[in-house]
Formats: sequence, C-alpha cells, structure tokens
Amino acid sequence: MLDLHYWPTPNGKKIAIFLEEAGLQYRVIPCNIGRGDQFEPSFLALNPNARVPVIEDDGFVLSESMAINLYLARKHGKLYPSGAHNEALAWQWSFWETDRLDRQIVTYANHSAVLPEAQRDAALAKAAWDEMVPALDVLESALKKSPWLAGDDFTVADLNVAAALYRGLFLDLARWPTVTAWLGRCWERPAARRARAMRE
Ligand SMILES: N[C@@H](CCC(=O)N[C@@H](CS)C(=O)NCC(=O)O)C(=O)O
Repeated sequence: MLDLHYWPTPNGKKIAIFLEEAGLQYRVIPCNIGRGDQFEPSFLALNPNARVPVIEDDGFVLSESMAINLYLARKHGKLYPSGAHNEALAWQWSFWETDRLDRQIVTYANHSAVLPEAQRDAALAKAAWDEMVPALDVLESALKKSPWLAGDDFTVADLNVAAALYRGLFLDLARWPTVTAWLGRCWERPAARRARAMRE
C-alpha cells in the first residue's frame, strides 16, 4: 500500500493527480500544515525538511513532489516518456519549473491577489513577475513546437509542470496563449478534476 502524506496544496495535488491518472491504490494521511503537523517528530522522521508531500511506498520514503511523480511514473510505467531523450526532457522540465517558476508564481500570486491587500508588497510582486515573464516565454515557445513537453503525448512532464503552475489558472496569462491552452488541457483531465476536488 502506498501512503500519501498530504495537504491540499498544489504540491500535494501534483501527487494526487498522478495517482489518479495511474489508477494506483493509495491511502491519504492528512498532514495539516496550517496547524503545524509537519513539525511533529513522527512527520520529521519522514521528511526533516518539514514539507509535504511525502510518500511511503512499502517502506520506501520519498519527498520532493517532482521526484515522487518521476519515481512513481517510472516504477509503474504510467505516463513515463518513452526513450532516453524524452525521459531526460521530463527531468529537464521538472527541474526547470522548480528553478524558474515555482516560488516566483507563488510570490506573484500572493502579493498581487491572494494576501489581504494590507499585507501585499508590490515590489515583491513585480520582482516575481519580472522573473516569470522570460520563463513563460520559454514555455510558450516550447509548446508552440510541440503540444506536450516530453514526446507526442501527455506525460509526467506535463503533469509535473502544469500542477506546479496551478496558480496560473487564476492569473492573467493572456500574453502566453499556448501556455494558457496547455494548462487548461492538463487541468481539465478527469484525474486532475478529481484531485482538484480533494480536500484532505
Ligand atoms: N520542493 C518541495 C516543496 C514542498 C513544499 O513547499 N510544501 C509546502 C506545501 S505546498 C509545505 O509543506 N509547507 C509547510 C510549511 O511551509 O511549513 C516539493 O516539491 O515537494
């Protein structure tokens, strides 16, 4: 049995989407990060970084959502790109998103829309946006060349990057129409809809 230590954040949903896509059996173990469950000794023993998600796969413990999905996809042969080149592209896009867009889109969304107005910092929002623009330009031009990131079909590469860009669903990304259409395609899949509806 696979245990998913989970809270309904985009990183948690990234794993839930994969598990739903792959049709794997799993048990959700809520880790309420709002009340500090991630700092409990039992959780820190699994992930000393005090972050969800974490999986326990027959005793094998793994954190970092991109790595978890790449591991599960490869292990189960589900949504894993075929051939060394497409496999490497899945790693490339997953690492790329973490470096170029992950924190930037969270910071931008928080300081432009999510936080109460009094707590928003316009300078932080602008700095984040200035980093997002060239990264989204890169994604736009890649998706103009191919509808999916690692080969001819939807794979764990698209799943990982689109799940991480969840906040983009609520931002004005009109200057990147190909990214917007691809993000919509990824989040409209039945597995993504099911995971999106999951609370704890
Ligand atoms: N790079 C990590 C990031 C994990 C992460 O930041 N998790 C957040 C929820 S999305 C968390 O556990 N936050 C707890 C805290 O900030 O104390 C991953 O992709 O799994």
